[in-house]
Amino acid sequence: MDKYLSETITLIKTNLPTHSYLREVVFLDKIHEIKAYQVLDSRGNPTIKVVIKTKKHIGYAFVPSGASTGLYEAVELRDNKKAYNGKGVEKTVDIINKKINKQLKGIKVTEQEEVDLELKRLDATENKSKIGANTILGVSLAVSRAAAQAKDKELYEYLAELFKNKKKLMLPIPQANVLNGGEHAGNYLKFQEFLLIPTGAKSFAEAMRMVGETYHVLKKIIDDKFGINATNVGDEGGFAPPIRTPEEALELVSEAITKAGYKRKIRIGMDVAASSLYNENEYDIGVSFSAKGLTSYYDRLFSKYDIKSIEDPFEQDDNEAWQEFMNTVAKKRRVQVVGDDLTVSNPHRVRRAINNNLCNAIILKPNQIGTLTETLKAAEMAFDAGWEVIVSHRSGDTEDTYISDLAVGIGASQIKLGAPCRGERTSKYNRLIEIEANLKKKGYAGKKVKF
Ligand code: 2PG
Ligand code: MG
Repeated sequence: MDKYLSETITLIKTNLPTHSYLREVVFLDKIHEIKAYQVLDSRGNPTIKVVIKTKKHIGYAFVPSGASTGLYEAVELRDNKKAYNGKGVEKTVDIINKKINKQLKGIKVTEQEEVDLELKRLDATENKSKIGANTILGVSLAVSRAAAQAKDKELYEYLAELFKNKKKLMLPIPQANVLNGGEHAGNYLKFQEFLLIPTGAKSFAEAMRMVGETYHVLKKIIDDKFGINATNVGDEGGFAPPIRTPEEALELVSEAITKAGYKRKIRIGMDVAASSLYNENEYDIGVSFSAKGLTSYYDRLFSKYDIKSIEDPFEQDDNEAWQEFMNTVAKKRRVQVVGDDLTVSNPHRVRRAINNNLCNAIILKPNQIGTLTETLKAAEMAFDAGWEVIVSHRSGDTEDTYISDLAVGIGASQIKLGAPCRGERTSKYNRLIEIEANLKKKGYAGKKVKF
């Protein structure tokens, strides 16, 4: 018998490679080394970059960080020492370079669930507070990038396979945050985000153009009204003019859409981020509202402006308010009601929201839950309930474009990316442009969404 054939048979039988060439082949898609680095995010705070190598492939991932974080999010591990005002992540780096590197060595990069289970086992807390959701997520995402390489696939193709997404791949509608308030900007505007949603585009490239043009018209309007100082941007690249009320913000955005020539082709979204406005049954939006009062206020805004999507309109545990809103105003006005702090990309929280009819769409942020497997599970549940999924960046983000591939891979109808300004935001727009250009059969989700 041929020497190599006989060695192959021995290898298959015993699973012990005997020949160095075969040993190489067998180990090619197994984790060989995991290394983490302390780097910076877009707010100048430390975060991690993780690099995972097999003998042949390299996967990497950066971890983003939120400012208006939900109560039920998995938590980050920070050093709480002098460096970087306590925000250092050297502990995280150390855990990855020592413990996780040792523990995961030899596992195949294509075994995403096994990797994620192992990471969860190492942490063994409900909210991933022991070794940190940031620690876990960096490894979890980097593994999937290495796996895509091992399978010789684009990341979005590999994620589609992992998610068992058999549909034609399509590009999501961007939600572009062009006016920043709340915890993302140094102004007095209480609502956190005012978003452009270009449903009327025919392609992602056209959507990006519509957003880009409207953004510049908005800049000019703000400059004319408030002067050049007011055109400085907030954390997500949107403007943060000295306005106080949602009406003022909605007037500015509506005027920009009209002047840019995109009336009804760009709809408006708002992220109220109401958990940060809530205190003892009251919502402070400049004036104080009860949940009922806030519901009627939203109704008035919906009647006056072309708002089609509202995120976190109420606090994360104010079930009654969410339910009442869904059954009355949201139904009447046919708006998309989005859970973010409410659902925190956590399958248990998403299940709870579905069972109680609290919303009809979710924000999907991998770092809210910490592993890719759980992120995909949350998305699957939302899709099964007939909900929309909006993949999202964080206010503190990096040049990593992972979420662009994630949105395409799972077939999300929307992606929230900030303004078309600042590198950590444009990198994600630009990756989507590239994906669209390279897809043989292109599709854009504009026609698919219900509003
Ligand atoms: C949100 C996000 C992203 P943060 O509330 O949706 O825009 O903000 O990352 O600060 O939680
Ligand atoms: Mg939000």
